Amino acid sequence: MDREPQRNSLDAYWMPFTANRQFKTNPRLFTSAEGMYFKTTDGRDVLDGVSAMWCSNAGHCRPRITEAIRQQAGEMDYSPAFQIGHPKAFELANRLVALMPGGLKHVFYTNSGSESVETALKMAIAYHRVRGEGSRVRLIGREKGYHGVNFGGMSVGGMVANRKMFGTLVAGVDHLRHTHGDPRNSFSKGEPEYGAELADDLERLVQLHDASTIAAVIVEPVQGSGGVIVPPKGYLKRLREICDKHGILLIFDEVITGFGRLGKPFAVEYFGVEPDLVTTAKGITNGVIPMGAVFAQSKIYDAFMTGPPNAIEFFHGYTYSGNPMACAAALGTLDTYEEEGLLTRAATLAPYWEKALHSLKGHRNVIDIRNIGFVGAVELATGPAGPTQRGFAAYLKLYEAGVLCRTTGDSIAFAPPLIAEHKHIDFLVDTLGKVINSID
Ligand code: PXG
Repeated sequence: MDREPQRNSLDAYWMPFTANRQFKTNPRLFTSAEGMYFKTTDGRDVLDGVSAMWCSNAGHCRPRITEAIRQQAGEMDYSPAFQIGHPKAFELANRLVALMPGGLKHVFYTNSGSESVETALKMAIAYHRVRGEGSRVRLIGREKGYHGVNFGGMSVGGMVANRKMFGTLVAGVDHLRHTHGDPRNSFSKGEPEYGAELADDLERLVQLHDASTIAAVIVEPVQGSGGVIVPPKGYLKRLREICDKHGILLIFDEVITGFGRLGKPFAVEYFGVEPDLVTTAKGITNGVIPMGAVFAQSKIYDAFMTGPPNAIEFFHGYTYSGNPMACAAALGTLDTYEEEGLLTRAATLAPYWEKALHSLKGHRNVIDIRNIGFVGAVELATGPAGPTQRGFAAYLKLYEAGVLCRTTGDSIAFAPPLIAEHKHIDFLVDTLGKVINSID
């Protein structure tokens, strides 16, 4: 019996969120990366049009980050996360809260966006309980929302394919309608004009369930995986007002919008709406080492800091919460962002990006173009082969033509590294235009 799998067999690795059989008949492999580009096994350069997976905001193989990791690996590889600390975890927390406006002055470390979401949902429910409002246990998400793939995030999420296979999910969850699809908003530049009143869905859910049963509402300020769905003007403010009126916590999932994507460090500042909890990951380490962080308002942190001082206040955490390697990577990342002004650079790039992307209006099958900050999507009409097929065809052709994108349904999404220059935008949009016009 052959016990040794072939070293180069593709079979053993069950790839995540991938068409495994399609991939394994025609694999796409990257072997190195620098700045705005990946290199493939056959030596081609591929322009990173989506910060890999919305995370490499400073581009690839940045020396500050690489060096920070190298040093940390030799100095202290790991240290316990519970009942012991290390200086970089505290230094990083202080650096992070300095980037966040208002009262979001505490951070809890996780290892991914999914874990940040679980953490925030648990914090919300436990917060109400420690204040004596233990009946507030319901969670509200939104259609088309993506909050990772663990049970809580999947349950508040609103992407059908991510939910339907996995049973009854977490109980006591309801959803707001999504804000996409009003034809009056097609080809909006930035925030669409119509739809702020969709936030009133929350009032209806309060009428249905009673406010005393609802712990929190979680939304992405801009829905990323859902296909770059930008909130209508005034929508997020209205959601905040309704939450305040009924004592419901508001959670912003900034896993994608955090760390400069919109031209401010966080969407909190961009939209001028202050939530109670903010979930982050991805750009916190430039994607280099897995890490996430949940930002909490002081009122939430303080509510837990009661009882005997020897007692653990929050029974939650991960072996790798505040992992030294991740903290070092994050500090190197923040240095890079700060030295190069990357957390606000999207604001400078946004007008050029908007104009370039919207120049594709009128191309074959293009039914919508959306953008905000340095993120955008082009939506194609669903083709005769069914939903996602045109989108996937565009993905493969773009890859062959040297541009990496992400697709959701038939929307093609972009969020290039924040170090991009106009020439990169030109190449991306030019290539995209040709690819779109070549798809039936
Ligand atoms: N929240 C949001 C808003 C996200 O976008 C997560 C949570 C989960 O993060 P982790 O680190 O557990 O994957 C995400 C992740 C895509 C795409 O192209 C989006 C994500 C991940 C991979 C691909 O749409 N978002």
